[in-house]
This record gives sequence, structure tokens and C-alpha cells, in this order.
Amino acid sequence: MTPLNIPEWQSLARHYSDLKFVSMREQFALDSGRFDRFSVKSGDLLLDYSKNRITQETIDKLIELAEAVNIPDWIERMFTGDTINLTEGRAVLHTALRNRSNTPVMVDGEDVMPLVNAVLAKMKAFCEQVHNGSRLGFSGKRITDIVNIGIGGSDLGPAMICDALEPYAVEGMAAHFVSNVDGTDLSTTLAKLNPETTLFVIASKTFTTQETLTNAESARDWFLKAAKQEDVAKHFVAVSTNAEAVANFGIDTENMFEFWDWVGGRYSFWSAIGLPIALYVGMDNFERLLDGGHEMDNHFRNQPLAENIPVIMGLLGIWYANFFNAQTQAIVPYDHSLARFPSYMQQLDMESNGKFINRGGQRISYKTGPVIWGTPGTNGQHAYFQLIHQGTQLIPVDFVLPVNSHYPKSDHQSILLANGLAQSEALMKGKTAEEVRVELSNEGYEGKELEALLPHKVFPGNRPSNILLFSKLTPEMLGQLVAMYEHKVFVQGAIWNINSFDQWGVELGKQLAKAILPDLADDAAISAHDSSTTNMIKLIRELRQS
Ligand code: G6Q
Repeated sequence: MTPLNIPEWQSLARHYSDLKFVSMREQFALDSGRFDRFSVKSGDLLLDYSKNRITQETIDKLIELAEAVNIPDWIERMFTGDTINLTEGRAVLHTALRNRSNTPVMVDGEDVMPLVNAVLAKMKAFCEQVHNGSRLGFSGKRITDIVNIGIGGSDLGPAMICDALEPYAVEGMAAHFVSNVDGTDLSTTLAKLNPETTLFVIASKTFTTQETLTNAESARDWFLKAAKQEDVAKHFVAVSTNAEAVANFGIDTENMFEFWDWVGGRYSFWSAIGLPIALYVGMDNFERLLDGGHEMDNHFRNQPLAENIPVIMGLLGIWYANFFNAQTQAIVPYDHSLARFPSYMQQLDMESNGKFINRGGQRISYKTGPVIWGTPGTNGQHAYFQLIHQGTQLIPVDFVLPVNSHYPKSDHQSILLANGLAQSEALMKGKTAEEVRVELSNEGYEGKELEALLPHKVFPGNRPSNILLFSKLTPEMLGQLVAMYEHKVFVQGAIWNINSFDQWGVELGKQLAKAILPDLADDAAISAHDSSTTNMIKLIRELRQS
């Protein structure tokens, strides 16, 4: 099934031809109720989507598309444990991990909630022991540093959340994240740490990931320079679905926190993969994060499509990617503690919807997931915003704006917010040639000089953005925000008719790296490669310093 053949899609295509030159600026001038019409709330989270290239007719048509592909049915299938991850034969149940209502969620006839609750209880007990000092390091000192060793989904989520929730950190606790197999990552992290007070969390769903196991072995070597083999149990715990591999690595499965194959890597910080979060900010705050996720789940599952934030966000993304031909989507948090949020969103969105084959196995002839990018405001304004304002591409932007800072300081927060709002307004309004002419003439320009400068100072405007506004970045709000984006990605995958829950695209590189690794050994015969790869291998062997 291709969405291109759905009548509602075709109707949107016709509507696009009518609407593509309509100016948002004029629409705002004509309709004082535009904000009310195009904004929606879930709890404390407000989505203002009024600065988009839409009319009420656009929204109606987008909702009709969502109905045509039966989004409500997809939502129910996900929440009730249907095997919607077809290529891996799995249910997709990160929502069960934060199912605070504790209603049964069945997978293959078994309620998974007792499993979820048991792991949460184990995490809670473990965190309490670390925090109250009943679980000490090998020399009797308190644990002060958590080092998470994982990559991809076993790193980006916990790292992003720990950064974002730094104001909630348990006193005396620090969290570190090592993901890159580049020895720099581990070495520079360990250089700051004391093995007596460091706890390693080896996080890997499969426990076969080359980078993670390599880093974990080197971390253990570092630890054993100061401690004995029997001390390893006190300083190394694992989070995995693979108990056998954990045991083979030498970690007692008593010290393993389990999760399940129905938790996708990039959706996994809600599971035991969140252990470093709970150790860093306390289990209570981890549970508040889960509460926020659950609140958004209830919103997504129960609100009508036209008042459903993830559905609206997903549909707007489709509108720009497939009709306006937008290639990318910027996500710009005006909150320094969300510095890692865009990277997290890159994996969530691009690994989920970066697909060229549909659910039926056919090649797709329309655009799927966009490139996701961004950095915190206001920094981006002094760098790439030039292109968003005056470049030749249409780049929809999400502005994420917390009203209150955890670190209030004179007028910093007002300046930050004024800048965020100004960017959104400027993108929408632009600056016409007439406005520039008046401005330049007020500055004393005239004649040829004025005319030469004028076109450079024109902003075309009519560039879309969303604002996500909330009071403060609490654990609950962060949970809501992430769950909202997860569901947005899900809605888009359903409309594009792709499986958002596999990631075969990361496999080929892994396979080839395994084949190249032995070829890099000094005396090895080099196996068959293309001439570029073969010559690179030779050069690396020549240039390598012993
Ligand atoms: C996420 C991906 C991927 C995965 C990493 C780490 O959805 O599957 O990013 O999380 O490759 O995998 P392990 O957790 O198995 O080490």
C-alpha cells in the first residue's frame, strides 16, 4: 500500500497547489483567533502550531489522512502488544515500561507488568543501597561516580536525560557516559575517576556490541589495576536482555537488570537502561519521568486526532516532507540542559523512519524520515539560523521553550525566551523589500547604495515553526516531551507505511568492520575489498606507530 494512492493524500496534493503561496503573515493579520485555533495542550505542555503553512482546511485534510490510514487502530495495536515490529517479529511496548496505571499488558498471552514492576523494584532497592551507603566500593568508600558504558540506544537516552535533569542530581553523585570505541572517550573519563568510588553500568541490549564490550573490558582492566577480581562484583553491573552473555563477560547475573526484546534500543531509557538515570537523580525522580511519559501516552491514546499533539506534529511533518519537499527538520531547545536533546531525537527519528522499503517489502517512491538536527538556543542563532531565514530550503523548526529556569539569574531567562519567540516570529513574518527600504533610508542610505544593499536584507518569511512551551523542565515534563516525539515518529511511520521499529541499516557497517579488523593486523593477508578500502588498509598499516 502506498499513501500516494489514498484519495486523502491526493486531496492534500491539490490543496498544496492552492496553498503554497498563501502568506502566514496575512493569515495572522486576517484572523485574530489563529493562535486559539492552532494550539493545543496536554497537561502543562502547550503546542502552538499557528505559525505553520496551514489553514483549517489543511488540518481537516491532514486529519482525514490520519483517519484513512487508521491511526487510532495503529495506536491500539501498539499499546496492546500486537507484533507491529514485523521484520523482527516483536511487539513494541516501551509504553508498558511507564504504564503507571499498571493495567495488564499482554505479550503472547503473558501480562508483562509484573516483570516491569519487579525490575523497577530491583532498581529502586539497588539505588537506595548505593545512596544510603549500604552498598559500598571495595575499599569501604561510598560510590560517587557512575560510568555508563553503552552506545546508541544504550547511551543517548540516559545521557540526554541525566544532562537534562542535572538540577535533580542526588548530592555527591556524578554520571559519566562512555560510548565511543575511540580510546579517548574511556581514557579521558577514567582519568578523572577513582576506582574505589566508581560504579560501572555495562548497558547493552544484546551484550554483543563490539564498542561496548571493548570499552567494558578496558574499564575492567583499569579497575583491576587497583582492585582484585573478587571486587568486580561490587563495581560492575549489567543491563541487558542477554543473561548468558552477561555471565560470560564475568558479571554475576544477580547484578544484572533485565529488559526485554519488545523494548527497542532507542526507546529503552524507560527500562533498566535508565539505571544510571535513577542512580544519578534518584528512583523517585526516575519514576516522575515515567509518570510524564504515561501522561503523554494517555493523551495520545485518548484524545481525538484533531486535539492530539503527537498526531498534529506528525501530520505537520508529513505536510512539509511530502508536499513542501522539506529535507530536514530542526529541533532547537531554548534550554541549555537539553543540549543532547537534538542528538537523541536524531536517533529516535532517523533510525525509526530512515527507511526506503515499505511494510510490504516494496521500494518506496516518496520521502520518508527527514534529517533531524539542531543545537540549543540561542547559540544556533549565531551560526546556522542564517540558512533557516535566508537560505533556499524550507526548514521547519521546533522551538522548545521552558518558561522558568532551574538557574534563575537576573534577566537571563527573559533574554533567552525573547530570542526564541523572536526567531519564530521572524521566520513567519520575514522582512519585505518595502520594510527594508524604510529601514535603510532611516539609516541614511539612498540611491544606488540603498538599492544594492536592499535585496540582501530582505527576509522571505513564511517559514514554519512550532513552539512547545511549558513552565519548567521537570522530570514529568521531560517524560511528556520525549514520549510526545516518540509518538510523533510512530504516526509518521504508520502514514508512510514503514516499520519504524527495526534498524537493519546499522548492520552492514558492523559486518564489514568485523571483516576489516583482522586485515589491519600487521602481517595479515588482506582479504578482498575494493581498491579504496584495500589501499586505506595498507596505508594505515604503514602509518601506524607502534
Ligand atoms: C537502537 C539501535 C541501536 C542500539 C545500539 C546498541 O534502537 O538498535 O542504537 O541501541 O546498537 O545496541 P546494544 O544495546 O545491543 O549494545
